[in-house]
Amino acid sequence: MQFLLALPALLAALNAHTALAASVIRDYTLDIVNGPVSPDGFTRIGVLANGTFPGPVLTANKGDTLRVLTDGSMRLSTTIDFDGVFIDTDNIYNEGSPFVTTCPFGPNTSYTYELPLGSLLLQLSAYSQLSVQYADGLRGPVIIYDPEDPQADLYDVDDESTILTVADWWHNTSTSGLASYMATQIIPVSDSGLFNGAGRFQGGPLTPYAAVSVTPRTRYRFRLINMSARSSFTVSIDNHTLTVIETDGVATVPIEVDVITLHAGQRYSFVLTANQPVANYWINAILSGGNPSHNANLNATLGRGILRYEGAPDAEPTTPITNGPPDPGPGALAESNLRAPTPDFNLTFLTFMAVNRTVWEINNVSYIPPHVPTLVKILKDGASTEADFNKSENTFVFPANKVIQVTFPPDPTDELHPFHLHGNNFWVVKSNDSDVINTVNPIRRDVSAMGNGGTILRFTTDKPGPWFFHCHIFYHFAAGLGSVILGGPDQTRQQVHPPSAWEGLCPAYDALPPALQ
Ligand SMILES: *[C@@H]1O[C@H](CO)[C@@H](O)[C@H](O)[C@H]1NC(C)=O
Ligand SMILES: *[C@@H]1O[C@H](CO)[C@@H](O)[C@H](O)[C@H]1NC(C)=O
Ligand SMILES: *[C@@H]1O[C@H](CO)[C@@H](O)[C@H](O)[C@H]1NC(C)=O
Ligand SMILES: *[C@@H]1O[C@H](CO)[C@@H](O)[C@H](O)[C@H]1NC(C)=O
Ligand SMILES: *[C@@H]1O[C@H](CO)[C@@H](O)[C@H](O)[C@H]1NC(C)=O
Ligand SMILES: *[C@@H]1O[C@H](CO)[C@@H](O)[C@H](O)[C@H]1NC(C)=O
Ligand SMILES: *[C@@H]1O[C@H](CO)[C@@H](O)[C@H](O)[C@H]1NC(C)=O
Ligand SMILES: *[C@@H]1O[C@H](CO)[C@@H](O)[C@H](O)[C@H]1NC(C)=O
Ligand SMILES: *[C@@H]1O[C@H](CO)[C@@H](O)[C@H](O)[C@H]1NC(C)=O
Ligand SMILES: *[C@@H]1O[C@H](CO)[C@@H](O)[C@H](O)[C@H]1NC(C)=O
Ligand SMILES: CC(=O)N[C@H]1CO[C@H](CO)[C@@H](O)[C@@H]1O
Repeated sequence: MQFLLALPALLAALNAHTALAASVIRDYTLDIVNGPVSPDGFTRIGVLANGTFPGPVLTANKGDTLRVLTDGSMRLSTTIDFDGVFIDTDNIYNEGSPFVTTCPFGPNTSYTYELPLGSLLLQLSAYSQLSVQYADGLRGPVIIYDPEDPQADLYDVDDESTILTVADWWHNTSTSGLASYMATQIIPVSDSGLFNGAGRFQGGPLTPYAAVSVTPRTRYRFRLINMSARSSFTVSIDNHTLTVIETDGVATVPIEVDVITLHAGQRYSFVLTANQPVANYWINAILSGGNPSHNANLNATLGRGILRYEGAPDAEPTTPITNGPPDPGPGALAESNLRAPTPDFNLTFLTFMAVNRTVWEINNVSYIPPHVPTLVKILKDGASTEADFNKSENTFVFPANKVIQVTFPPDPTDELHPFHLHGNNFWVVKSNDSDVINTVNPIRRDVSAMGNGGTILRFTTDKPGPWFFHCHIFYHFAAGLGSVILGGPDQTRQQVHPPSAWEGLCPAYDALPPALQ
């Protein structure tokens, strides 16, 4: 039996403000019992957590580990499915989908679910929004890495050394700048532009430029952040191509350019391959913002840094100083050329009843839970292809890190099916109630109504493992309207290492008399 624990309060607690707090383990005990319950005034016996309905509220912060000891004195076997909580592949064995990721545990036995609550999707931002204090230097990058980065195979290095910042800089205080702006309506032009916190102004001292070190034949993911208070920066690296893979925290189809202009608040990640002769190369970070004639200190050409290959002298490049390729120009990044990733695989799900209203099928197959859970087959039997599963398991296998599109075509004879994908959010590219196909900013959720108007969903297999994908109407689901999406079987085996307590669940379940199963 499956017990769905509703955790809306838990999800509500997962917001950006609490996310940076230290990660802790949150321990809870739930006694799962059979007991009377009367949510609508009619008393019946329910399977209850701690005897109440709804069960006790569990709270935690993103990044924490939620550890739940479940103790069963109910009559039948159960599992707990932490519906709506995002579980990473490493802990998929604790996801609790019966016969997909685990066997149920029997009466009078206990099991502890340990669920790290994932990482922030937010990639980076900057601190201090307090008036123009920002311009006085109270600014810095905040970077949160995605350990499951679907683009991880595109680069070798992504660490503190690959964070690049550009910023405009004023010699006067921001309060005098603001007073000047109020009086003249002209934003003060900055005195200099900084690259990684270093720069020069016209007639000033020869401050050393910031150098970024690279090892030959290595691929770097550089995270370029505009920390300026008003200016745009046009950034290029002599003799190198920049492959843009992300903008403002969202993956893009990789695009090769020579020059990137960052405007207000923009961030880009680009991959640079250190494939040139060992030398020093200019990084051009050319500031523009306001009329340069308003500030004689500003010489935008002085905004620069150095890309230094391992083995090159600790010196400035010997090549001429330029502003780099022009933007606009043939090698410039144009926002209109950026593309969201498109599907690698397209599936069509035809749902219909077979014979009568008690057998539902997807593509002619009615899901029947296997005796041996999907995850056990993957981990123990090396199951890797659709042929390794019984047809009635309706298991669809994909490589890791691919975009999957599932189309439910319009079908006037069908009825509503709220389909739910475990462990992942999908994009609703087309909702049942609209003909519009939105691949630009579709909503993300994990249950959407597949109605008779037709629905199109997209998701990525960036979390390897078998994830249940089924109609959430219990009766339809029990009548076979279910499937399993298995992404990256090899990666699943690499990442998932369940404890012996989990391994004991299936033998213990199998040993139960049928009446207790
Ligand atoms: C559930 O009940 C057990 C036993 O009474 C108690 O130890 C535990 O704290 C309760 N759990 C919650 C979440 O309230
Ligand atoms: C579970 O334990 C209780 C109390 O010890 C006992 O009364 C009950 O029969 C047990 N249930 C099963 C299915 O073993
Ligand atoms: C700096 O502020 C002083 C006093 O407000 C002003 O006279 C001067 O022109 C300012 N300098 C620049 C470069 O804006
Ligand atoms: C970069 O390429 C140009 C020719 O396109 C060459 O003249 C220059 O020496 C190269 N720079 C370095 C540092 O090798
Ligand atoms: C700006 O700096 C560059 C590099 O040092 C120099 O070549 C150029 O002459 C400077 N511009 C002015 C107006 O002095
Ligand atoms: C899947 O369909 C989308 C359009 O909906 C298309 O852009 C994409 O190329 C298709 N992918 C494959 C692998 O056929
Ligand atoms: C519906 O069809 C299935 C498959 O043919 C059959 O096993 C079942 O008994 C039927 N149910 C009813 C209520 O007719
Ligand atoms: C389902 O079965 C029907 C009838 O045998 C067949 O025409 C159809 O192609 C099958 N559909 C799929 C997706 O296998
Ligand atoms: C496949 O599923 C069918 C239907 O449930 C069942 O009869 C059969 O025993 C299964 N075969 C295997 C190898 O599990
Ligand atoms: C689904 O879309 C169809 C066609 O637009 C509409 O008739 C139906 O009411 C919709 N159902 C739901 C549940 O939105
Ligand atoms: C992330 C960041 O610091 N973005 C800044 C980039 O520059 C604009 C002004 O040009 C600021 O408004 C952004 O906050």
